[in-house]
Amino acid sequence: MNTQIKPKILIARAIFPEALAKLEESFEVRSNQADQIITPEELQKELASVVGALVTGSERIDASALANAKDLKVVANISVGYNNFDVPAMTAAGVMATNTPDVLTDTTADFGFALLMATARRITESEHWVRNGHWDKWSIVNNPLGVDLHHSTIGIIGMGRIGQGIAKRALGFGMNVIYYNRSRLAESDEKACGAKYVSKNELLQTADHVVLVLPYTTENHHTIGAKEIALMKPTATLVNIARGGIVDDAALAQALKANKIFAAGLDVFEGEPNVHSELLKLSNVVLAPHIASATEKTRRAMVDLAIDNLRAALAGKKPPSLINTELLKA
Ligand code: 8YV
Repeated sequence: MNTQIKPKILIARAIFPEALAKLEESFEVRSNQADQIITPEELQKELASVVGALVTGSERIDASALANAKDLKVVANISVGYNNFDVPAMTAAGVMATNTPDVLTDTTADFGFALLMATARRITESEHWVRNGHWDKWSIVNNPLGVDLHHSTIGIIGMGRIGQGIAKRALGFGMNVIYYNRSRLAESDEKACGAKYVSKNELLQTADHVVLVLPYTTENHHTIGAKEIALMKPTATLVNIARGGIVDDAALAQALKANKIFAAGLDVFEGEPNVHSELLKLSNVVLAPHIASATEKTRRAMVDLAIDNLRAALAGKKPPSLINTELLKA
């Protein structure tokens, strides 16, 4: 009989059953295959009795969550963005923080482009047209008429791995690529995606399509609000695959209602899973439920990388995508 005590871990949301079964071979697992979002109080309680946790963006890991987590060594996010982590609080508590970069870059860039195309060419609105039996109204002038992508200017705000992936896709459409980022890319990277660095205001004034791919930080809150939208062309589209809170959704809804810009495509929302009620009423917005990384292959790769991070940390090794590397120097 194997009497070895297995270390206890928490898996805060449902994961693929095969991945769960593999983890159960080495760990005592508190799983949540029912996928009920756990409250901050429950999370605090669960973290008090585990050495590691796999979480998603719906779990906030801060000082309060860590208050009783005396044995916790690692929290592995199944996500590249980690604005659900208070990293200084995790570091202070000696808890390793990890994320899932790289494995989702191309899938997310594909989706950014898909959402941009759906927005510019009014694809969801057109589908409703067909489903609602409006085809008899078809005419040269009376269709959902869109705006072009090809040979237009795309303005990308946030030029990390995913932003650069979108830029490379845009080149295939003969688009002129401009970008704004906290810091300018190396010349070789700019060349690889044919992108020109401009100021945020110039980008907003010049771009036919503005795509947001920047991480959420306090400084990036409401990067796009009424003032920024006012700078955009009335024919422009806005796509947000970054994070809720980067755009002031109330201001955007108002601008779309008044046709201040042509249309918007949104995969992320302020206060999601809630969506601003005005946005739900508008036809010139394409809405998606935070699915930019959602292909089966990529979601499996994200879970696998999160598990590699967790296993490495618990084996006393450096996790492949450790965020608070300063913990290793301590
Ligand atoms: C995740 C994401 O699906 O990786 C990210 O930053 O936004 C998505 O891929 C989501 O955050 C779930 O944790």
